[in-house]
Amino acid sequence: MRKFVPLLMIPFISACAMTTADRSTVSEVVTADLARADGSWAGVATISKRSDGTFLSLAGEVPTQGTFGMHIHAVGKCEGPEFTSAGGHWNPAMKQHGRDNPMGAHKGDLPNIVAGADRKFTLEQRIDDLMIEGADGLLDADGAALIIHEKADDYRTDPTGNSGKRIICGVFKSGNRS
Ligand SMILES: [Cu+2]
Repeated sequence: MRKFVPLLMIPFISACAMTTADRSTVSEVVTADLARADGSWAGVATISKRSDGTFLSLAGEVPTQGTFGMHIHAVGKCEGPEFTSAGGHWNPAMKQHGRDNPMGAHKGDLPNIVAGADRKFTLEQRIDDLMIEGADGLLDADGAALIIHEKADDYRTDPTGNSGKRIICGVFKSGNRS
């Protein structure tokens, strides 16, 4: 009986072991619980520094079917209903917005998320050269937040990508989600 380890337990056991014993696989994890302005659940974002790169993984639910802009914003504060407390896009290198902008992009620029009729979304995105600690890191003195907007990001218009209002917000915190 004991030789059967439930499959779901394996990544969990590995992640725990690696943070203390073997830093070559998962060295650091940051998570954000995402919520809408009314406080209702909207998903989870996780950033993992691994030996094969840094990855953002996301899963959640948006209010309607569609395409939605998403960024890391500069301040780890989510005060509804407008979420302006999260500041502008995270931009330690002082660039302009958008991967299609010759003067871009912001460090916090991310791909749009797409949700079908069930309103659910998932995303796995490699985001290399992202520092977590330090003055130019994600978790600097004022932290950082993940924001999802009401419209698609056009990947070009400075400074917002013309993605409209902020509808979902989550503060990044060090460590695995409890
Ligand atoms: Cu944004």
